[in-house]
Amino acid sequence: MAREFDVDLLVDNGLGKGAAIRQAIKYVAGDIVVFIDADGSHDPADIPRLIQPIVNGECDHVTGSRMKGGSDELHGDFAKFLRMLGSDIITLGINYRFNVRLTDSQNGFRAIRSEVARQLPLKENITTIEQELIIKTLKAKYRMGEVPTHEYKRKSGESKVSVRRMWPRYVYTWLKYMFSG
Ligand SMILES: Nc1nc2c(ncn2[C@@H]2O[C@H](COP(=O)(O)OP(=O)(O)OP(=O)(O)O)[C@@H](O)[C@H]2O)c(=O)[nH]1
Ligand SMILES: [Mg+2]
Repeated sequence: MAREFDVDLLVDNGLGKGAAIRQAIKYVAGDIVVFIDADGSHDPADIPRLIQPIVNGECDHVTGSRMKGGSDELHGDFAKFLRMLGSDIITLGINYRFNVRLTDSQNGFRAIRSEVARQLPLKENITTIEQELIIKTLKAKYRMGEVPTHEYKRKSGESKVSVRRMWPRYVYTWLKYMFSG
């Protein structure tokens, strides 16, 4: 489908979302890079609102917040409750460590000033890249912002996030990147 449009198409190296994002950042040509889930969870119509604080010169990195914009996938069963709890604890840690007041540290919908994205020393191969992007932006003293965006039920595919398998990596990278390198 992508090939039907006049776009550059990169194929990732198969290591995961973090690896794909790190690979993509190297090719970004414009002033602002936007990341959006490919499964229909996010509405491209929200992109102008997402980039506005960067265009205004108020922020260097803006994430969509499901806490402010609502989500069709975040609540309702025990597994979702556990993910929500873990995600909230991680966000809280980031807020007190860097004296910010973010509400969503795990959303894949974000816009970053390309120059800033290229400078971040990113290491994660999997979805822990989301919190790594935020922590390392704040650590480098760049300005984070949030705008409300709604998360829709995914239209195809399945979640690649397995809390049971991945939680140690989430905790490890949260603490490591907040307090050391
Ligand atoms: N290029 C690339 N993109 C990926 C990969 N894994 C995930 N993604 C992207 O990330 C999006 C979200 O992946 P999900 O597995 O739904 O992860 P999530 O949205 O953080 O988690 P859920 O809350 O469970 O939906 C996908 O729609 C893809 O666009 C990957 O290995 N390579
Ligand atoms: Mg998703």
